[in-house]
Parts: sequence; structure tokens; C-alpha cells
Amino acid sequence: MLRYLTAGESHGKGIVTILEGMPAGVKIDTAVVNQELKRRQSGFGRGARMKIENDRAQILSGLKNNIALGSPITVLIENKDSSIEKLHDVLCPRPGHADLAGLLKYGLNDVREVLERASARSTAATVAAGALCKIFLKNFDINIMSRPLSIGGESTRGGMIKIIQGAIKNKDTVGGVFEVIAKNVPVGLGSYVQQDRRLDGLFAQQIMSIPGIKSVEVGLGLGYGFSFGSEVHDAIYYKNGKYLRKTNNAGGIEGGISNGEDIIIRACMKPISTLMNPLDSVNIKTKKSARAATERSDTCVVEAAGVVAESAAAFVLAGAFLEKFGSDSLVDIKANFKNYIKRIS
Ligand code: EPS
Repeated sequence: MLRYLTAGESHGKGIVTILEGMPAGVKIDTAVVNQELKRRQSGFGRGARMKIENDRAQILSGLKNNIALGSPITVLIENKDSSIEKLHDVLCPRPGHADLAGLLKYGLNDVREVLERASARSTAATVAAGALCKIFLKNFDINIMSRPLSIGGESTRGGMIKIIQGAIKNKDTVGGVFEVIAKNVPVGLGSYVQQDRRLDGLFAQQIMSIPGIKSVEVGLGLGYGFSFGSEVHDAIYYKNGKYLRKTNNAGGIEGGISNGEDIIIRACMKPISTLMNPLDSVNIKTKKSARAATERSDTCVVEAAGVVAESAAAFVLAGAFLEKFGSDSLVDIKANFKNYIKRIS
């Protein structure tokens, strides 16, 4: 079983991931992990923190001479801004953030004690785990990419940049929609036999858990609700010894199983909750009306969220792949994969 845990506060010493289940024999290039961490830090609309941090992976366990041992892989990303002990209390929870619900749930007296862990800084850990999964998947030519589809309703590159510039000027934030595509995924990952093995359900769980994500859809998604079956189901053909489809409204998943087409997932990210022109809130000490807290933050992270969602998708695909083809040794997995491809061809 492939699984991972993360730890770390936004302004603590660092962010940590432990990924367990990477098979022995996979060559891990730390530069590839660093490249993914850098992609997460990029994108138009990011705030000042990204100019401070230069996220780099230190791999503390699970490798010998850059080859996975089959044991848990620990990745540490140190925070340059580790000022957690010196930061001021936060007393006015931000609407949209975990601030108020977290405060009440854990019986805390300072919103900072919530926001430090609820911060999307933790997504650096998700990306580290996802980068390792991507490296594994690359052994089978599976590639995952993402792109923003629209920001604030604008779908051209120029329009998106303009909307973000306007949001910065208005001390506002803006949300958007992005798409994740996984190419060359073999037919047969996931299963219809149990709800917790359905590939679409697994993607939805992982991607919806990324901070700020409010909806996830596979393929045509919401569009199915406005369609007739004859218009949207992907007809099946057979040519040159292969099944094929001319459309991919299913987004590469039928019955909770990959069907061999590209996997296409779209997700919507809400606008960041820290507003420099804050909404109404309440001071948790005095219970009097007050403006919500302001913190250094980003204006738009839709592009970066796409990179995080690629990682979440890589984790799901790697897990499903290992379940299908074995999980201990890369050599065995390659042999099983080859046999399977031969059988279905
Ligand atoms: C983030 C680091 C944070 C925020 C952002 C994500 O840094 P700081 O709070 O020090 O500016 O920029 O977190 C949020 C937007 C949030 O709502 O928590 C990062 O590394 O991605």
C-alpha cells in the first residue's frame, strides 16, 4: 500500500513528508523533486513569501545511492521563514479560512495556532510526495500535467493576468479552474468492486483535500447533467488490434477504472481567504465586530494549485498501479506490467 503523511507549520522549522510503499529499485533524482517544488512556487499572483523561500528537498531516508530501498522515504523542506515563535497573535478569524472552525474545534485562543498548520504551505509536502510518485510512474511513460483554464471567469492567458492584476490593485483575491491530465495510463487501474477502490473517487478525495479546492470533476463532469446519453458517451471502435474511442467525455475513467484514454480532471479553487481589504469578522477576545485579520498572502494560486493537484493525481495513480502490478520491487512490477500489456493487446 502506498501512503504518505506530512507534518510542519507554515512558519515552523520545516515541512516533512514520509512516503511509504515506494518499491525497491526506483532511481530517485532529487533534482526532479526540486524542479516540482519550484513549479509549485511559481505562477502569476503569488505573494512575497515565495520570494523568501527556495524550497529544496532533503531526502533523509529510504534511499541508498539514490535508489529506493522499499523503506519509507522521508523528505524535509526547510522553511527560511521560521518565525513561528515571534509572530503576533491573530484574534479576528478570516472568513473562508479554517480560522474560526479550527479555533472552536481545538479549544485554542489564538487563530495563529490554527492557521500555521491549515496553511497551504503544507502543499510543499504534497508536491514532494507527488514528485516521488511521478518519478515512479515515469518508468512506465505515464506523464501528468496541468494548466489553468480560467481565472475570475477569464480564460485567455492575457485575460487571466489582467484579472489578477486588478485583484492586486483592489486588495482582493481571485479564484479559478484548472485541469490535470494524465497521459499513457493503462486500462485497468482502480476497480468497481468496492467504493474505496474506485479511481475517480480516489482522485476526488485527494484533490478535494488540497486547501482551497471546492469542486472536482472528471471528464465532462457537470456537463453530463445537461446532456442526453446519446450525445456524451464515448462510442467504442476496434482498429489495428486495438479498441479505440473518438471522444473522451468520460475523462479516461469508466466504472471507477481507467479505460486507457487520457485522465482528465478539473477542479475549482476558491479565492484565497486573506483579504487585504478584509471582510467583517469578530474579535475572539472581546466578541466585538472587527475586520478580519490580514497576513502576508497570495492573490491567486490557481496555477500552483494545478501543480499540487498533479501531485495528488500522481499519488493516486502510483497507488493504483502498485495495487495492480505488485508493490515490492521495480523489476517484478515491470515484468507483471509487460505480461499484462501482452495479454490485453
Ligand atoms: C504558502 C505560504 C504562505 C502563504 C500561502 C501558501 O506563506 P505566508 O503565510 O508566510 O505568506 O503564502 O498560504 C495561504 C495562502 C493560506 O491561505 O494559508 C506556500 O508555501 O504555498
